[in-house]
Amino acid sequence: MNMQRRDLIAALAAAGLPLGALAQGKLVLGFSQIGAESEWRTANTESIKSAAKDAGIELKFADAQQKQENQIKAIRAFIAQKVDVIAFSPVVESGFGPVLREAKAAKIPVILTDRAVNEKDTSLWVSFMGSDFVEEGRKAGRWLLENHKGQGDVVIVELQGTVGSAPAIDRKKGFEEVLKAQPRFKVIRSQTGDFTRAKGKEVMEAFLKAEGKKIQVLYAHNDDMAIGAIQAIEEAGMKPGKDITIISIDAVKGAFEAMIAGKLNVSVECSPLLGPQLMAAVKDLKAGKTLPKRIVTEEGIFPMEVAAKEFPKRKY
Ligand code: GYE
Repeated sequence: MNMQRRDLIAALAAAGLPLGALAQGKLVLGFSQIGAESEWRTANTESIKSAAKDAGIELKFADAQQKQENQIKAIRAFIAQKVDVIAFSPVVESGFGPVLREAKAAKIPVILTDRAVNEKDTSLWVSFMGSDFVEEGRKAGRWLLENHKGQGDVVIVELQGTVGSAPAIDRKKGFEEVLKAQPRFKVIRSQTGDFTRAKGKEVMEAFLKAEGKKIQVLYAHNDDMAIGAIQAIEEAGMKPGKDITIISIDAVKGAFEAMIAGKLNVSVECSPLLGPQLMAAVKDLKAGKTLPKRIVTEEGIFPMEVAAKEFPKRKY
């Protein structure tokens, strides 16, 4: 063992950090993913897996299949295996306190990726990297206020993401905050479509059954639900993107295709490409650096008019 390496290990030990696989030369990252509910999530998983490979980090990847209990189990298993760093994307905001305290007691640093938790004790994680979901909701709201033509009441329906998840809570909040300024914009129905195409379609069918042609605008918390809803609107004999203005979030390739076809009006960008950033953070952490507590992803907004030009540049 050369001096440098010995010094590094001694420094980690002094800091009370477990050595894990470092002693054998490879950093080990335990990552608990939510599942595969959307195009966004699939791109996020791919980004994490390929970035770990490129960075030479050993990735222990666990798919929770949308269940919080599976995430908690996976995190406990990572603690038992003494991984160097734990990262995860919490399916919902609440209920992770106990397992986060277990990781802290085991002195394994935790990085939150993509979604936040609502724990008061912020020492339970070293960094949270991901988008500003409230701002995404505001961008969706601002686009509507700036682009809606005509006077009088504007009837809106909303497809929410997974109940209790940070993006569902925050995207609703940001949108409402902006719309408050103009009370003629009214959300008359709001229900969860769990971020999936199938649920988005099902709930839109119910909205159409109840409200029919009254609906002027659909705000979907992600593209997949919007794409499911587009099908429901077409099956009901209406024209998505024309009879009903559709606003969604993520800006995945499927949304660009729908925009090019004239069926989706706008998608607010939310980048899933968090892998490289996460691996850099894992390395920084193990080199003894302090990470910024919050790393915000930069993102834009794409109306259908620019979709064809932007499409070839899209990476997810
Ligand atoms: O918008 C949605 C996915 O947490 C930002 O989760 C993510 C959201 C994303 O299922 O498509």
